Amino acid sequence: MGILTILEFPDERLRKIAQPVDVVDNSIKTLVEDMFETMYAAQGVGLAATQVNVQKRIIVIDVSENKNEPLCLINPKIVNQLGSAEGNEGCLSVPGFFEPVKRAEQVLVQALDKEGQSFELQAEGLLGVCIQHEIDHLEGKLFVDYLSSLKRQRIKKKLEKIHKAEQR
Ligand code: GNR
Ligand code: NI
Repeated sequence: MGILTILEFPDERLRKIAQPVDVVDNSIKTLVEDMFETMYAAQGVGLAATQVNVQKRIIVIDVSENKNEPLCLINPKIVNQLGSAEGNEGCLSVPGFFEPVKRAEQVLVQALDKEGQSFELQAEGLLGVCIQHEIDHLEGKLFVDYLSSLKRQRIKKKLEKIHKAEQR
């Protein structure tokens, strides 16, 4: 498969709710590899399966400087969260826009790794933000949903204009 197409807002497929993975088999491992390839090619720090039109609860993340710390979370669940902090967010599905969003400051997340093994991870900073942003994708939620409807509408119109121009 290789590099996958990333859906862009306001594509309705970004609103679908992802289903849990029941067995981490070879087809899931191939999908995870393709998601990493897609994320690195797009220079993102995270990617949710929903963004590549796959309705499974899988996210990949790499917030490291040298892009050598891949992190895969399957069926992720936030089991605890602490504090709140606002930071600028962007999204590969909302290209070109960055806006402040309030999130939990720290999260404790439980998930399966790409071998199907359960693990827990405590995260803060960009990693913490990224985990929350990606889990939102699995619920059909985008960072623009936290903005005022005026801001969201403006972003929607601008992206629709760009998508129309690209079609021609
Ligand atoms: O690449 C990304 N950068 C980013 C920056 C701040 C907060 C969240 C993110 S996630 C984003 C990649 C993406 O869209 N993942 O779904
Ligand atoms: Ni995103």
